[in-house]
Amino acid sequence: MKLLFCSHLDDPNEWIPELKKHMPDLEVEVWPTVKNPADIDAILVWLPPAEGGLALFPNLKVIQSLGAGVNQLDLKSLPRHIPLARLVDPGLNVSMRDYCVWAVLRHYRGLDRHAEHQPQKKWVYYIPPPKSAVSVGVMGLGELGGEVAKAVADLGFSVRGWSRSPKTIDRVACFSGLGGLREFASSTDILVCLLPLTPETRGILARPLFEMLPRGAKLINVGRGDHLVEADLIPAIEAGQIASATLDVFSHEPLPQDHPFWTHPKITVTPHVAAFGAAVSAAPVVIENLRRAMAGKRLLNQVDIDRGY
Ligand code: NDP
Ligand code: OXD
Repeated sequence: MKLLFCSHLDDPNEWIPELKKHMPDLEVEVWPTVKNPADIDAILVWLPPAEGGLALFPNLKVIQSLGAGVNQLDLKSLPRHIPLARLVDPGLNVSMRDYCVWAVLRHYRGLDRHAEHQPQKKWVYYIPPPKSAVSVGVMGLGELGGEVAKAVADLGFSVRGWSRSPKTIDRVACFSGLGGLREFASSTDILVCLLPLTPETRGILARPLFEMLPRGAKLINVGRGDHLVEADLIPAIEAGQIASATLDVFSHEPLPQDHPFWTHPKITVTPHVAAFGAAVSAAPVVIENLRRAMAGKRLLNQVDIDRGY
C-alpha cells in the first residue's frame, strides 16, 4: 500500500517511523515528491495540494485527516466514494484538555487583572467566588469537548454542555439543539467552543449568543476561527457583555499583523496550538484505518459528509 503524507504543519520524520512500526511494508511518499500519482492508495492530510486537490490521485481509497476538524478539506469538493476519517488521538485530547483547563483557570482566578496591575506596581486582591458557583459551558460534547467538560467538573466547577443530539453525562447539565441553546447559555459564565465548523455552527459565536450569556461572561474559542463573528467581539467587550476572551483559532491564520485582536488588552491570542496530535499515539489508529479501507470496512471516526463532521 502506498500512502502520501501531505502537510506543511506536521513532521513526516516523526510520523513515518511510527506508521511503519504498525505496517512495516507501508510505502510512504511526502508531498510534493510523488513519483506516480496513480499509485497513491491513501492520503494522510492536513491541507490537500493547493492546485488540483485530491483529484490529483485517481486511485485514492482512503483519506485520513491529520486534524480532528475536517472543514479545511472542503468537504463539498471531496469525491463521495472515498471514505474520510478525522483524527481521534489520545494526544490531542490531553493537550486540548490542558489548554482549556489553563484558560478556564486563568479567567476564573482573574490572572489577567494581575498581569495588568504588575507594570503599574499595583497590589490589588482579587478573590474569586467558589468554583461551584461558576458555570463553565462547553459547546460540543464530542471527543474533545467531552474530555474538557469532565476535566473542569473534576476541578469543581459547575458544568453545562451543548451538543446536536441529547446526551447524559455525569456531572454535566446537558442541553441540545437550537431549542436548548438559550437555556444552556443563560447560566454560562465561561463559554468554551469545541464545535466542528459546519454550515450550522459557522458564526455561532456572535452578538445574539453573547446577549444570551450572563453579563461579563468569558469566551474561549478553540474550535475554528469562523465560529466567531470577529466583528462582534470587541463591541461586546466594550459594552461589558463579554469580559475577556482567549482565542486560539481565527478566520485568517496566521492572524494578520494589523488585526485588532493582537493588541486588545482583554483578548489573549494563541497561534492555533490548543491541541496537537502525537504520531506515537495516533499512528495505530491511522494504520487500522488503512487496513479497514483495504478490506472495504467502515473507518474508525469516519466523517459523515452530509453532517459535516
Ligand atoms: P467531535 O466530532 O467528536 O464532536 C463534535 C461535537 O460537536 C459533538 O458533541 C456534536 O454533537 C457537536 N455538534 C456538532 N454540530 C453541532 C450543532 N449544529 N449544534 C450543537 N452541537 C453540535 O469533534 P472533536 O471533539 O474531536 O473536535 C471538535 C472540534 O475541535 C474540531 O472539529 C476542530 O474544529 C476543533 N479542534 C481544534 C483544535 C485546536 O488546536 N484549536 C485541535 C483539534 C480540534 P453530537 O454529539 O450530537 O454529534
Ligand atoms: C485539528 C486542529 O483539527 O489541529 O486537529 O485544529
